[in-house]
Amino acid sequence: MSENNSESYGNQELYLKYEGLLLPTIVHTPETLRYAQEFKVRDDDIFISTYPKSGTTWMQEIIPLILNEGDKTPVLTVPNWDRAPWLEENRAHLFLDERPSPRAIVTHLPYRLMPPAFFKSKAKVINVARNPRDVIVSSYHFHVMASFLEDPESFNEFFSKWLCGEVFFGSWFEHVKGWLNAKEKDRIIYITYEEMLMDLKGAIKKLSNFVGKELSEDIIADIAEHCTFKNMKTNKMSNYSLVPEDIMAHNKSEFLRKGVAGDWKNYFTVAQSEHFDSFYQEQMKDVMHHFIWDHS
Ligand code: PPS
Repeated sequence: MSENNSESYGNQELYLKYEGLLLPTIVHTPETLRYAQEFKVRDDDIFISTYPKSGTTWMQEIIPLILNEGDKTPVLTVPNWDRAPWLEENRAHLFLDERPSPRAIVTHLPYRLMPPAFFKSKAKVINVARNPRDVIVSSYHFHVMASFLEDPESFNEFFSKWLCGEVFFGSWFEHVKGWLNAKEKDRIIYITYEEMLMDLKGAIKKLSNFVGKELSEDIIADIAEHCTFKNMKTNKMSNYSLVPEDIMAHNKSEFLRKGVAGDWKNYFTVAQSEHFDSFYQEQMKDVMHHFIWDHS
């Protein structure tokens, strides 16, 4: 942990360390992590598994719409953290315990830290990954606006820390490889942020088949239209504008910031780009999975 992690939020330390991961204390405590570990997984639960800044909020919009067969009431009236709650967050029990099935549940946990009950269940997982270069840029801006995360100082400093996994939820490489190596392949769908950008209707169709919902072409098109970046940005139940400014300073950077692929090209220097490529190749050398960004 760097010395800066001793910065505080109010009277609290910014991060706690849990099984090698840095987690922001504003939403995680030993009790909430115990809750996640002891979570009673149901066979019809649907986990949305992401490394931060990879498409979590997007899925919190898409999956409830699919489960509600295109009815927009939940996404227009219920904040995203309530409609697809975050398992390891401190309010999870309030939103999850009494919820009727099927529950859509977000988690940033690496595969190795999933609740033991998950491995014995038939629960499904939607695993979303994003070009890690764009994850770095998105995460950098999130650290600028979120008072509960370490101030990134400079992009270069943040870039180095991110590569070493000295950021919240640890290493992207550990997260992505862990989930790719999961044994439960028959109940996991792997999808990327970039695939959703390229063909949102196609992605929604795939996801609805995966969760067992037969939807008409019209409903799929309507969900896709609602879930464009432009439309989600104006949905106050999804754009985090309900969070007070002292926690998320939207004037420094918006939560729904750009919503594009390839923004990293506006931030990485040539040296950072070369360094990233060799680091990525080394870390991912045993991974057979082809990601869309491998050749972009
Ligand atoms: S978090 O904090 O982990 O929940 O963040 P997460 O939601 O995973 O990622 C935030 C980034 O996703 C972008 N986003 C979208 N992009 C395209 N279309 C839609 N509909 C959409 N919704 C969210 C959001 O803008 C963040 O990316 P950046 O690159 O910062 O814009």
